[in-house]
Amino acid sequence: MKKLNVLLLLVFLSTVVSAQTNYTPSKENVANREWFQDAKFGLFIHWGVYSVMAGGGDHGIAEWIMNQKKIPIQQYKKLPSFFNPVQFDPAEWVSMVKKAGMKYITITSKHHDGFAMYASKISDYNIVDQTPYGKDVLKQLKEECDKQGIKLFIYYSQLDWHHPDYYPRGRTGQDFTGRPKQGEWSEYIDYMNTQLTELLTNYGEIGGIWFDGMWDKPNADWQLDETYGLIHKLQPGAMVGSNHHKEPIPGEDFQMFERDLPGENTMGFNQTNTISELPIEMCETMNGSWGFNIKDQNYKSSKQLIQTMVKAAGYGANFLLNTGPMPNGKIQPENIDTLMVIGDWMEKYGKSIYGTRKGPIKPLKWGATTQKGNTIYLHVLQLAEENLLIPNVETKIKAITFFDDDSKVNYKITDFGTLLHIPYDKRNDTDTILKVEI
Ligand code: FHN
Repeated sequence: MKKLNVLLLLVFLSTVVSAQTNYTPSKENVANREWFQDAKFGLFIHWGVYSVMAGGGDHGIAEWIMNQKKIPIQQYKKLPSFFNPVQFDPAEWVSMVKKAGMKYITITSKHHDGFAMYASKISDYNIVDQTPYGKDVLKQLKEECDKQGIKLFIYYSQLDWHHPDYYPRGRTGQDFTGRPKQGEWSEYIDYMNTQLTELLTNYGEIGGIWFDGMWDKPNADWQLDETYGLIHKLQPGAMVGSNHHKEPIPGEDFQMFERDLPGENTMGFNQTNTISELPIEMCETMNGSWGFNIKDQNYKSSKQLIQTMVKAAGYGANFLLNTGPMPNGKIQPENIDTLMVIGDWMEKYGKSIYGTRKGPIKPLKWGATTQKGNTIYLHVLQLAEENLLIPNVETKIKAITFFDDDSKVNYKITDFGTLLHIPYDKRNDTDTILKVEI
């Protein structure tokens, strides 16, 4: 879409979008929320020109390298000229996603560095205009997702270390960037809304927008009514979520938790104990980095990731597992290996995850419960003995069987809870699943 057309559309929409305080999701949005909660498992992709620097030799730095190493824009803007992912094969990526048992992808369209990984017309600071590769990766990925039946969600960073009008500056991206000490905040909001309009009008149906970065300027006037209203107007089905680490704001359709189970805060991001009634999602890294970091070998095992996914499902949350593709366009082989193991597990045990909602017993040290219809799936993740006492469920239990072989589980209902006998030889090292029919 041409810049003028986008601006005209924005002017028109600003007159019709309404405040989000009384936001009622559209029929399509409600349906998408259901789909989302059924889907349970997605791939997060952090890909940008920063991948060229591969983390710069430091642990945990990747997409943050510009800020952490204080690289001025004048220097950072050389990076796009080295970004040439000629081996990027969207069909390969999406097939991998399907084999992993994932149902959707959330990809960075613009991260904090401000560089658009799609053909933006409002700024030439984008992959098509600035890299030797010269192609729109988002478009290619979306076309392949449509072919293979995978939904695409778009990550968009509200925080911007490149745009001059992101002013006053926030906690990050300050003087080292070399931007003048002035700017028009409202110009930046318009710029952001224009980019969002591009993303929501040039790529067909989008699953949702995944915002990040408001935490950089928590007290700024983000004019969310306008932005959220715009999104809901352009694509009523698209879900809006924001990683502001707080309770959802009116106009948002899902709540997210970063590298922590819902309501927990081991990472220092989450600022609320409230778990919303909205759909929820937890995102997690495979090592300690979001973008590609060549040095970070601190990989989580597939067992650990499956167990986290199961616990997330026990809270009713989706699991969005991240990979940081390499600058050549390939996914890190270690990540593919892990995803294939998870995919095999999902093929066998997915019934206890997909389409479920949180179970009647909240996740505890020993594991978690999920539920679909009259079946409660009891996921025993950790158990030192043969007996497990769980809280009684309110409904009458008809039978309890092992998921693996349908054999009966011996149990006894007591005043203190339901006592289950889980012999050692019936254990599964990752997750011993019991089916409780009610
Ligand atoms: O700063 C970002 C980070 O790079 C990454 O994108 C994660 C993903 O949840 N979110 C931010 C930190 O909250």
